[in-house]
Amino acid sequence: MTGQSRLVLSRRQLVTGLASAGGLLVAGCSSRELPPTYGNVLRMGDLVTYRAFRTLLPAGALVREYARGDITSSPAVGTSDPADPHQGLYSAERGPLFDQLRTGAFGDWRLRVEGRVAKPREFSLAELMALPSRTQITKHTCEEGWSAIAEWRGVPLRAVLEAAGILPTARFVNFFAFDETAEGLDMIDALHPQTILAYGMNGRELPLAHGAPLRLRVETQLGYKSVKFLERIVVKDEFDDLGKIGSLQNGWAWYVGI
Ligand SMILES: Nc1nc2c(c(=O)[nH]1)N[C@H]1C(S)=C(S)[C@@H](COP(=O)(O)O)O[C@H]1N2
Ligand SMILES: [Mo]
Repeated sequence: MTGQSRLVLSRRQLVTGLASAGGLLVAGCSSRELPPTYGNVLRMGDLVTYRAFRTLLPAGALVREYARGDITSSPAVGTSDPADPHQGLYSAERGPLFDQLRTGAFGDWRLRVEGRVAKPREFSLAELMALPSRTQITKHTCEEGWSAIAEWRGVPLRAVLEAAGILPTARFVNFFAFDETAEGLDMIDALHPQTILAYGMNGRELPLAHGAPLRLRVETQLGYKSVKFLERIVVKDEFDDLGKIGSLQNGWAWYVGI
């Protein structure tokens, strides 16, 4: 038995224990269905939330879309310029690189897609724009308690992942930005029809403060999963908490379904 499957088994025992203690019914999970392990019993509440969403909602259920007249103003929250060393999540390594790329109007910017894909590759903005696009007017809900409605235009993440060839064992997709931000999704949210890589907002080019040249939009989860200033996407077989720059080690839940 590998270390990993041992971990899965003990986690399953924990879930079963927690479920019966709380009078909850958590149906028997196959190991493929199991949600990510946090290695921390205090996070078991997240696991129950994850399980409930995954049990109750059909995988492709769409979130509400709005009309143009519903669009509100959108504050820019968190990093608004990855090249600004005074911002909290500034990366000394990638900030200067972002500055250079922006000076060149992102002509040299590339999105790297790697990990558990058949053809690891890079995409220019023009290549992403040549793929099928989706436009959606959706509500962004931030964990800090505000929300905003905006129109987003971009390429479905699914199309990009399929262009790189998702290997059959892949279960998670991780996103890295030009600041000290990283987030991950499971395949259900990654392949969701409204999960897009957006290059346009409210009928214009994506503004810098909202994540230019490309940001993730995950309409099925809270705002912090929608990573701005994308640099790299890594497909994985296993859950990865993304260490110091991931949400978990910073005290936030990994799964924040809405
Ligand atoms: N790279 C990066 N992505 C990020 C953030 C950030 O600081 N850096 N903040 C997150 C949070 S908490 C929210 S609410 C949204 C805000 O998006 P907006 O600035 O377009 O409104 O971006 C998310 N994505
Ligand atoms: Mo947020």
